[in-house]
Amino acid sequence: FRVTTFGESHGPAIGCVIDGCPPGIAIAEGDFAHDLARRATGRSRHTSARREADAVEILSGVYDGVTTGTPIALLVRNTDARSKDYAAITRQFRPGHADYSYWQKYGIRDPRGGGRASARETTMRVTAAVIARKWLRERHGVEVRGYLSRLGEHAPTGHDWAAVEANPFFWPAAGDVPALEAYMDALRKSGDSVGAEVTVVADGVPPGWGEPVYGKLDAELAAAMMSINAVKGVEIGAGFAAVTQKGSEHRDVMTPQGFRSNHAGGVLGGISTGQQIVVRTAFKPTSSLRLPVQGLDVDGNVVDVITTGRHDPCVGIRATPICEAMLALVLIDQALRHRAQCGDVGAVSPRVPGGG
Ligand code: EPS
Repeated sequence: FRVTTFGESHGPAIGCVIDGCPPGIAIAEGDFAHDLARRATGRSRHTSARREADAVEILSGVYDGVTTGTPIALLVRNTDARSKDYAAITRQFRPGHADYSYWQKYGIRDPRGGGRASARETTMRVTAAVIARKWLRERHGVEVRGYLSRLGEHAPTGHDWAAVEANPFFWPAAGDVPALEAYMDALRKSGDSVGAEVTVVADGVPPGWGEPVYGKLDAELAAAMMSINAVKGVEIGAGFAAVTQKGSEHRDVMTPQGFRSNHAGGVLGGISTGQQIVVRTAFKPTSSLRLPVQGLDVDGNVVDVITTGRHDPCVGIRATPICEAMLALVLIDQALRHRAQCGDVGAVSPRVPGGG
């Protein structure tokens, strides 16, 4: 299951091609709306004010309402990309932005919004993952969900899945939300941005998905999360906390009723254990700020860079559906690879029941 995306933030459209999708998955254009709305800008004052229709057109690979097994092409037209004078933008480099490294690599500057470096690109990941999530749920009972586990210095004071979809941050503790609103309002007014951490989990993944050395499940997850714009860190299970743990503490005790802990994050030796898969992803603070900063222009002159426009003060706020999407895309790929090599291998004994 391979997804590639195309398009620029201020180009005519963005899209994706999915290769290797199993046939027979029922899919209609309306199926994409829910997850796309969860990711979109313009739905709360805490994200960019750009308001895109995000209507998905199915161009190929679906016939009579089901996937045919041939490449699926999906298109979303950009409907709210404001044309502006790109002259200054194309002559300057924003500190902390990919426009410098893109320039060093290609020697060509595409001024259409953030182009490929824009969070707009993630629309198509979420779109493609709608199909993956459907197959995972129907075929294997796998559910993928996520929440915002850090917003700047704020951490949730509790954990309630029911709260997550009821606030604009995907925050799992309803009582914290007023403080987050105030924090984000002050941040936005100051012109600054902040980082965030998203946690995603998958329940119901059977043991055995993944590979021992090349294509390890955790390596694929790390690569998938790292491929999202603005990501700077990924942890599986205990992650960097494992550095200070003793082996006697880190190991997950096995009982006939289940594992007693999940420091492994559901993966041992690159292969799923049947426990919950747990992935945390760190997003950097966005670099497009109206606060001036010293930068360089294309001629090497020192310039004051000021970035105006409809930018997110914290791109991590919208990243929960994106990380869920990447988790689902890796899981369907691993499930298909497992089936190709091992078939639908039945349970081998002893099996420790899955769970958190
Ligand atoms: C983005 C800047 C803003 C956001 C955009 C991501 O857009 P513009 O290109 O108009 O400056 O609105 O996000 C989306 C449009 C989206 O759909 O996610 C950026 O610089 O990353």
